[in-house]
Amino acid sequence: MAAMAAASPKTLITVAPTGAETAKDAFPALPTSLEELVESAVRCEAAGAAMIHLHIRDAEHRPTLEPSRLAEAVAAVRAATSLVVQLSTGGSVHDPLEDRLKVLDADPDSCSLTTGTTNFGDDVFLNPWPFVCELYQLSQERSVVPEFELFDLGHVAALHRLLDTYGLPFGGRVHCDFVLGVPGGMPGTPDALLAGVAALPDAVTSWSATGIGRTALPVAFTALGKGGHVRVGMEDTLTLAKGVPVSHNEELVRRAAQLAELAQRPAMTPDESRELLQVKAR
Ligand code: KMH
Ligand code: ZN
Repeated sequence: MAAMAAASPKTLITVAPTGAETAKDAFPALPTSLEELVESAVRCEAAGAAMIHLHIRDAEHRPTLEPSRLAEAVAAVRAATSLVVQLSTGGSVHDPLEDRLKVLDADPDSCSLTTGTTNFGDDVFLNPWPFVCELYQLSQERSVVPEFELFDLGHVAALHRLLDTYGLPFGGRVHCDFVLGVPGGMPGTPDALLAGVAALPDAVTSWSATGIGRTALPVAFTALGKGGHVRVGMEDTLTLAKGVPVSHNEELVRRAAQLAELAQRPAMTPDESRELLQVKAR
């Protein structure tokens, strides 16, 4: 059991504003340009976010891992906010593994790191074990704090294996994020989240959770009640309620901050989240 992970008096709210799955045409409010991304980051920080999980897009709004664009996005978000900057190494389901390893060249504070392969709707989100090991060791070498993304109970088992084999991440803290409700992964239910939390390695010091689509609220309520943190954003959720589209990521962050306040675990500041995650001092 993850004894340390249950104790946090405050809530780390991560915003995942864009993702790689939604098309700009289908959802024009999705922030895809650098300007939109920075504008979202600023407003989400003001609403209570402390970390941003970034995917970027090209000039045609398509997902890209182009190194100079990644570096530019990291620099622009750092210049405009104090948010902890986490780059996605998951990219889109079409990104080659070699390109996903190069994401760390952009020198983020944190990177997502999914510990296993999962079906992802009609596609496959590929994370073969040798890739997971290489990415993890690279994060240790580059002093980047990984956030272990757990889509399935098997990914929790793989996290045990990873930590047993390669030791603790840079900074010594172990932070995870359950991503529930992807078609192919664990369902977005309180029971599934609680099963995942019960299976975490002892070394885990904090965990958060996000529920895709309409599972966002039950997952957030469960995470807050169980001492976890929350991730919200248009990467995962495009409606506030049935028939009510999200018009800005800020709405989802504000709602999460209100829930955290009600749970008497108010939102952490970016500085508090740096302390929690032990990201590299800058
Ligand atoms: N876009 C998904 C295939 C991550 O950012 O690390 C993978 C994903 C996970 O979003
Ligand atoms: Zn992502």
